[in-house]
Amino acid sequence: MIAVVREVGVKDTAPEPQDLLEIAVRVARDGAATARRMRAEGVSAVATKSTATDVVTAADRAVERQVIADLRAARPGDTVLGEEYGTSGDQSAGGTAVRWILDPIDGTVNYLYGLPNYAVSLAAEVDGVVVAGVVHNIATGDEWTATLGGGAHRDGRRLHGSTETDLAQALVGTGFGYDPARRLHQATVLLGLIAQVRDIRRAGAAAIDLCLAAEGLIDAYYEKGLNLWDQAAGGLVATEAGLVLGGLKGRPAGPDLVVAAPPALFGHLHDLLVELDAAGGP
Ligand code: LIP
Repeated sequence: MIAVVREVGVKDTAPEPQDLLEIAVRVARDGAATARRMRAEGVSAVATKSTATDVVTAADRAVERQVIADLRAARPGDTVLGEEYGTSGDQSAGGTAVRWILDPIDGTVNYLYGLPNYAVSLAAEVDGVVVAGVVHNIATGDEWTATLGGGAHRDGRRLHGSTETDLAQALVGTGFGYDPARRLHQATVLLGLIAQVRDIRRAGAAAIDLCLAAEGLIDAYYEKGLNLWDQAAGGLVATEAGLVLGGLKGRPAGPDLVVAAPPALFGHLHDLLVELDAAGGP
């Protein structure tokens, strides 16, 4: 048990990562069940966000509300940062060191179309450090989990990432934003990269892409424009599987760029992405 004394003088104890993971897994599975049920009832976009193709469905919102309520019941006082409603938390019970980072449906366009690659992504952060995370594929039930220092697992099997050392042989995952100008820049980067790797995969859900890299089902992954909720849980799964996770030129993984690769591949991929200005553009 770690004791944390907060500036407001409230003494609270940060729970064990494994305890937070158990809550995350239970809550994510229940959220996935709701998303599946709502999809079976018929799904449609209820609004658009940053661009006309950046859609939100009723299920994105319903799952987020449900997960927030379940987390509040399990751990009153924690904060939740979610894609649809931003930051929420009942501080009246006294703030805690824990913030949950939630993407209720990562891969919303896949969800809209019925492409079975969309997930509930939920991470727990203690004093700014992600210590537990789960990515649950809503359509297939595939589930990746990790705790800080406790490793990454899929259905109980420990993950170790790809053993590929040659970028020219690497299967690389990536993605494109909702803004056409950004997509154009990302396509230009891809043009420079595609002849220097084995091939590209575009699965449409960053949280799952990071987990596929953690499992070695792709050798590496990079994407520009991700939000914290897209990468928090999948990022921990990737690092706990032994991958390097970062941005370019020593920057942390973030909106500029997220790169995840085994140590043997990271340097080569990094240098190529710098050359191609992958973190640049709109
Ligand atoms: C999606 C990411 C994906 C990216 C999409 C979008 P969303 O998140 O998971 O990697 O290519 O543009 O950002 O909008 O489904 O939560």
